[in-house]
Amino acid sequence: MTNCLYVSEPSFSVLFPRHSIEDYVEVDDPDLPELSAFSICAWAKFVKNGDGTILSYAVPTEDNEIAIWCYTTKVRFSLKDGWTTTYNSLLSDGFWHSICLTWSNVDGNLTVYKDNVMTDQASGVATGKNIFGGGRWVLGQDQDSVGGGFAIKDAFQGELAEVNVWGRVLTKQEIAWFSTDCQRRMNGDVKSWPEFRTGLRREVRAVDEPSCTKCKFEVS
Ligand SMILES: [Ca+2]
Repeated sequence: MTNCLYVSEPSFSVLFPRHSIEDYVEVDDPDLPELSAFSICAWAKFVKNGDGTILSYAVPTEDNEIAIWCYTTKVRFSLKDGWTTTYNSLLSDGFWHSICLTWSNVDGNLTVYKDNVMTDQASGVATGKNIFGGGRWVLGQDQDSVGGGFAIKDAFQGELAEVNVWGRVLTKQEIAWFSTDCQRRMNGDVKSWPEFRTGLRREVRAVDEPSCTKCKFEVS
């Protein structure tokens, strides 16, 4: 199987060139309402055997409101700091991978997809609770306070692209579109990838990708 990041119109990836707590992407979201469901999808290319945080969403009362970390042989998720899991699903092999996380408070179903394959599922995760609004999104670092408290062990090195957040659970078909379909560009309604471009810090830089109708990043 070929894993690709398909780009159907001009887009960009974001390069984290070194392992440093000074490099990250941050976007404040003061108007974000509470969320009773969400989906987060991203493309990530870790340096080989690298660790780090893909995404961290923090509010004043909870720094791990949403967090996605990757370590060499496991991935961890936090939702309202009340639930984390690990599983053996290698992301840090130096190649591009898509990862999607969906959650709803109705039954607390949380589902994880890697490269369009469901790799983990749990129920009863923060059932009946909402994700607090008005927080801050950070890519590449784990917030231990809003916009700060970064630790080198959680710093990301590599490239990220197409990080999007939706206020609902994506269907399996939409996950497949995000992960494999060249012709469908999917922007999140809560946070879309172009919005993150405004928040590049220090050595993080955007790498423009031209319009294309083929696989941009062939990995295997
Ligand atoms: Ca944290």
